[in-house]
Amino acid sequence: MSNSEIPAGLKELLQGYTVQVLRNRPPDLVEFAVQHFAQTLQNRKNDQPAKKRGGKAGRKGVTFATNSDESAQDDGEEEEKPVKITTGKCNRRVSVCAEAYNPDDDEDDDTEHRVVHPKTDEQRRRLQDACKDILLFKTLEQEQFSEVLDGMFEVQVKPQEHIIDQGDDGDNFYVIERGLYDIMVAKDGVSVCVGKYDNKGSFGELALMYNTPRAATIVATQEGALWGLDRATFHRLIVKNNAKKRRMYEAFVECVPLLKSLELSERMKIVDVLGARCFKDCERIIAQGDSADCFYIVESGQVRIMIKSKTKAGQQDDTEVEVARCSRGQYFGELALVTNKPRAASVYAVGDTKCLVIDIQAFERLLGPCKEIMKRNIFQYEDQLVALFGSSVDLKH
Ligand code: 1OR
Ligand code: 1OR
Repeated sequence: MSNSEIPAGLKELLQGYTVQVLRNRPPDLVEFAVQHFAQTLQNRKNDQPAKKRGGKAGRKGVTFATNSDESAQDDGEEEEKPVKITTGKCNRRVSVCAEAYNPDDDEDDDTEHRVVHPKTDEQRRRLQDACKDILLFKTLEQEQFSEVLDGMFEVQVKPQEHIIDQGDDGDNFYVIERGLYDIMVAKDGVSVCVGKYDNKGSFGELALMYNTPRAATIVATQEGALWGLDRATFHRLIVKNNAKKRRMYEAFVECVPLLKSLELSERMKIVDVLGARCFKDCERIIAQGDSADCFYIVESGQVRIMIKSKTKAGQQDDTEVEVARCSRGQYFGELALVTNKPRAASVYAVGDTKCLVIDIQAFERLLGPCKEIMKRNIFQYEDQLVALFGSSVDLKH
């Protein structure tokens, strides 16, 4: 049979069904197929990629056995209507949770299924501000980035609201505009707070990238505002871009000494979440004394590490002394993350410099195995400090 005889969409339909079988392990494959394809048909009728966002129930991912009344869950809350731009191609998406993680297989056309949530100028300005430091968006082309902004919708949250529950299917990715959010992970049946988001950052990418259940619960501890991006749009723009990122950075991260001890799959997960940032000559990348939220690896160019010393009387001296340089493959900005202290030095670009950036949560999650290496290296800083300033300042305490 030649390729042209395979009906369009057949592969995706069967793939979607297979993914669901592997996830749900149903006892009766035929019965499950009937339910699955009935659901697929229903989804196509309801086809509305951005889901209900008013209450928590609406935010839950599509769970196969219970989602047949997904569109009927509308509790009548006011909701902006997304504008959907399609190119007239047939609809190839089978169901929200049927997308296996295989970006190279993804033949989606960039304009297919484009979702636009109309925004006022004021909303767009706030959205742009919230997104300006989101690492996952940092390697997107301008055109893809504007599509992401178009596809985002505003979500108001109340204190104690669960934005995401661990174990659920993934529906949306979220960017924080404001508010405090606890990251809770169940350990031995007890929910433990493992981190926080404080008025910035993003979460909810993992379940969408790897088609896994939500890895943590995210709870708002005060009133706040988020921007959501639905799963289909996230897949089409971010996951697809990740395939390109992997190709771009695979060889480089293999040569980064710090990451050598990791498995290839662990290194690739780092690539998936890292962002790239360019700095001009003399631009400050880190300011001594600031609180820390990310970690850097130099991709090209060089950085200068500068320290404000203390005088003999213990006063802070404002003149900065160069203590080290980092170039391609070397890292900096780990100290504050490992010690939970403010930045111990300022860092400036020397010439045009490009760095890969990893946020604090991804650092915690992915660089755990490298922490021992970093801790060992911190002792070198202390030795240097003593040699330079003749005082034994403990960088860790
Ligand atoms: P998600 O789609 O799995 C929960 O939904 C989100 O919480 C997750 O994507 C991440 O965006 C975010 N481990 C797992 N997920 C985390 C973590 C985390 N932190 C934030 N998220 N750890 C905490 C690191 C500070 C590791 C805990 C053992
Ligand atoms: P950070 O998160 O504190 C500044 O932000 C970064 O500069 C720091 O992590 C290190 O990654 C990097 N002392 C302190 N920080 C240093 C040093 C350093 N070198 C690099 N950084 N010393 C130089 C040791 C060769 C000791 C200074 C006296």
